[in-house]
Amino acid sequence: MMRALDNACRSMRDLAGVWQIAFDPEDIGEALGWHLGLAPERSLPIAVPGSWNEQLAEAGYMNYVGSAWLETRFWLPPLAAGQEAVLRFGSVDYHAEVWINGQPAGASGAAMLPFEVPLDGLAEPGSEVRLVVRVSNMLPIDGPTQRVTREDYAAEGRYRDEYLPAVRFDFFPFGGINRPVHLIIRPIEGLRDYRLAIDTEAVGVRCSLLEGQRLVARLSGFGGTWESEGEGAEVQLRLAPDPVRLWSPETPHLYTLQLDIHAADGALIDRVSQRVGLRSFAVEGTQVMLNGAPYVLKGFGKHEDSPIHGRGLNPPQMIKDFALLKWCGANSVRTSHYPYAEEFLDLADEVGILVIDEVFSINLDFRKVNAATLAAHKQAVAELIARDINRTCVIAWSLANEPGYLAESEYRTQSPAYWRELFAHARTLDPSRPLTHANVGYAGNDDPAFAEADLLMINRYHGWYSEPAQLDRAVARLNADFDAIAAHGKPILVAEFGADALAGQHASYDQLFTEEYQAAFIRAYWQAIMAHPAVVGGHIWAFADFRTAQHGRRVVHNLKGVFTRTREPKMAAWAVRGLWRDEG
Ligand code: GCB
Repeated sequence: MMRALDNACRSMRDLAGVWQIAFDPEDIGEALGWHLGLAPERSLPIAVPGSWNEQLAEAGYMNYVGSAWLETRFWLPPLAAGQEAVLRFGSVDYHAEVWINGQPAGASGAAMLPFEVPLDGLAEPGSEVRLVVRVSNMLPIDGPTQRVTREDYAAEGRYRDEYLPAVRFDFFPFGGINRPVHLIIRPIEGLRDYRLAIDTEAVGVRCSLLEGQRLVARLSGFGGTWESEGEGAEVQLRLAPDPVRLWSPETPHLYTLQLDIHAADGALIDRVSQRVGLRSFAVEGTQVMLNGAPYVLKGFGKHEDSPIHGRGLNPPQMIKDFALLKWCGANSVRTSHYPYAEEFLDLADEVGILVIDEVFSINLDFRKVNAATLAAHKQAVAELIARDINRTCVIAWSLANEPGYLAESEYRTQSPAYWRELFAHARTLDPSRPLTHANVGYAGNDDPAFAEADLLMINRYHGWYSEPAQLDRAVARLNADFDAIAAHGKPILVAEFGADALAGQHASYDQLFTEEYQAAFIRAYWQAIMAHPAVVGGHIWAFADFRTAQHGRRVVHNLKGVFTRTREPKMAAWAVRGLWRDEG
């Protein structure tokens, strides 16, 4: 799905601001006619984008899971001939239905991904429009991340596993309109999609045109402009700058690509542009190669999470995070555990951070997996790839995090066919990028998904959840894992390793939750990672402390960040900077 753009042929207006929200725990809003407009006495102000939880904690909505209705009004300007207006939602968590002037206008697709609703026939150009969105942060039972309820914990006798709110993952289920909503005005006969193929020599462009249309593609940067044009239902062009300036985290050279669509009489119909870098990324034997040379992945798993905003887009913090990634010497991140905002990927392209782009699928429980789960998982993969396929920074697709964490025996018997189908689906959609998933120790070193993956990601916590505060034993187990997994003959990335540290907690001996132990843990793992020939790098869990659902194992936040939630460095951050910038 294409971005919102502002240029000679398109315009976009950000509908960010203070909207109204009414909570609907009984799901009676539609019967009461809330889609026609919220009653002022039932609604509260809320900032969009932003999650409701921390914004409205005092009103009692910190842990709210269910439906809520959000409303705003905007002015739809008169449209010129040949233009159309649509609303584009960056993401509404996790599900949205939209009403325009009281009429149903559309719904979201896969969670944490963008969707559009057309305004044609629902709103009069040159008038004020009432926009109402019903949001639910309740997951579907058959989604790639399955719903869990309080009752499930009880039914399974897992009382000690109960989280508030009930979740199947270790982060907070922030609800709301968490990414920008844009009013887009664009040409009806404009470009709806295009595909880039990037390598170290050229940028390939592929798209379909209407009869009589002509595509002029222009790549510019570093003092040069390269142009190519074509027409026909399926156009394929190649732009090869000479000399080439390659893109990498060390040298994030970007060109600007502009695609102009002209009518038969030469008039400009549409214009689309994006930043693009020339690079290659591939798996070769047990190595990963960036621009043809072996590369060590150094980085973090993260979350979209900040005080008050929740998962709501927070651009100043995003800028800061990229500065801190570079300060540490990181070159890569995984978008654990869901697709991140497109604004995040823009910055990753600009500053040079490689991204392993993860679909929202966490802890799949194979006792409850069925055909609908697989269909929804495939859909989520398709929507993720459609959104991000043209991205320079995206080097691999991660199709799941820690499946088989529960129900290990069902995982063993039922997941092989599931993975075969899911990975084949992703490979058809994008044959150019390696596929991966994040393995949990419970799923074993012969995780069935390893047979399908190109890059083997493993999450390991020896020295934390097991062998607590015993790094020698922990490292011995880690090395045993490496040796066993290396038998698959594919590169291994330690996609998670880390220890909680409460900033300010210290000890002169190995003690969980201290800053010293977190730093020692990271150093010990990094040494083992660098020493093993099949291990291509590590992503520390996590970049910063983040809010998670309430549980006795968590002190408000998951404290495995090397930065606090407000981005102050712990000792571990300095240790990492030493490892990644000064020592190697
Ligand atoms: C994991 C999960 C991650 C958790 C982390 C932890 O394996 O993938 O979501 O936050 O462990 O800290 O326990």
